[in-house]
Amino acid sequence: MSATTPAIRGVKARAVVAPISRPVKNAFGVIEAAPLVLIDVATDQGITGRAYIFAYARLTLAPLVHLIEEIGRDLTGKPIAPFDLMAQMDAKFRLLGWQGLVGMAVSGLDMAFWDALGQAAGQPLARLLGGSPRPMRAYDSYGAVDPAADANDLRRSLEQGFRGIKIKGGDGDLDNDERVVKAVRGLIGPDIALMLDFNQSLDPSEASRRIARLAPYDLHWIEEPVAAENLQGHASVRETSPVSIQSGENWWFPRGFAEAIASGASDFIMPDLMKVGGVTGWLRVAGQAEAASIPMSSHLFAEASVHMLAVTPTAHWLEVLDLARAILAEPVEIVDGTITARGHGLGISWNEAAVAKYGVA
Ligand code: SMN
Ligand code: MG
Repeated sequence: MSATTPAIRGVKARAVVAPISRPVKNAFGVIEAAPLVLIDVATDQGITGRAYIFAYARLTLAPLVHLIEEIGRDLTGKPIAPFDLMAQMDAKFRLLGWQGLVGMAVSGLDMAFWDALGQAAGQPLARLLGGSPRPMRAYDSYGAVDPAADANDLRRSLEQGFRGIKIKGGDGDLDNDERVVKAVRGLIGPDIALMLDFNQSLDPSEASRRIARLAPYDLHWIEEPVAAENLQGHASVRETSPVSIQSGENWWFPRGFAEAIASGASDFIMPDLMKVGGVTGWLRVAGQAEAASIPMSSHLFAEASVHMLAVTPTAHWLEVLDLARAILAEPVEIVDGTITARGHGLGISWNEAAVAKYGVA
């Protein structure tokens, strides 16, 4: 452990398209593989801070690699003090705004900076931030399921000890949603939390109609029933919903959450580390969630999010949707339906052979 703060020596970003164990079908299409950008922040102390982000599409890989390396070039030589660096990036992009690729690049860099600090301290990030790694309750996150074809997978999730299952809706009509929800509830039994994610596909009145019909299947939450930016629409759906509303994976940086919470948009929130402003942004949202007594879950990025939930006063559920397993040297380990923060920093290291295999120019 070093007494001085490491400084940035250089930033490298690499694009991969990683295979995933099952396709994620949603209301707008199918994710067949994971386009990821891997970030390496070299420091003057020999350690390398690492994080990855999810580009959603192959098209956005190259622009993200470029943004991350260019922002990194600007920050080279600076000490890794993430709050200070965030303030500098905020000033740099104030007139452009956070939403979109710039916010994703900045969030990814922030995660890698914190990873470097954890490594420099020889501690898991959860501990560096003042918490302690502990088993975090996780749910297994599916796309739209075919109850017959996916029955074995669902049984395997239960065998792994998962106490929650999330599936997608809105990829068809309400009859289809009801058929699937009913079958999955029958398969998993009454004691497992069942979440349903509409991925912003409905308008408020249709969302309310569907929720009323689906409520008897004891859903744990309804996620993103309407467009993420439609905070009033969220609030109006929530007002009459017998099921708790969950949202947040598409709200940007702490300000986005402040606006959503002030609008009464959701019962639960689930920031995405890559859109909330990384570790720094997450910490500021966790404070808001505590002050407003709102249960807070994670979106994707289980390896990093498990550290963050350990320091989140209203920690709720960790999402497991394993996009990076193929390229990680030590993928997340599920023990009795839980994951525990581990390693130094975020505990992320690359399987370089796989990175070479799945790398794209
Ligand atoms: C989701 C978003 C992006 C990729 C996969 C899945 C989804 C979720 O909305 O909540 O997991
Ligand atoms: Mg979702």
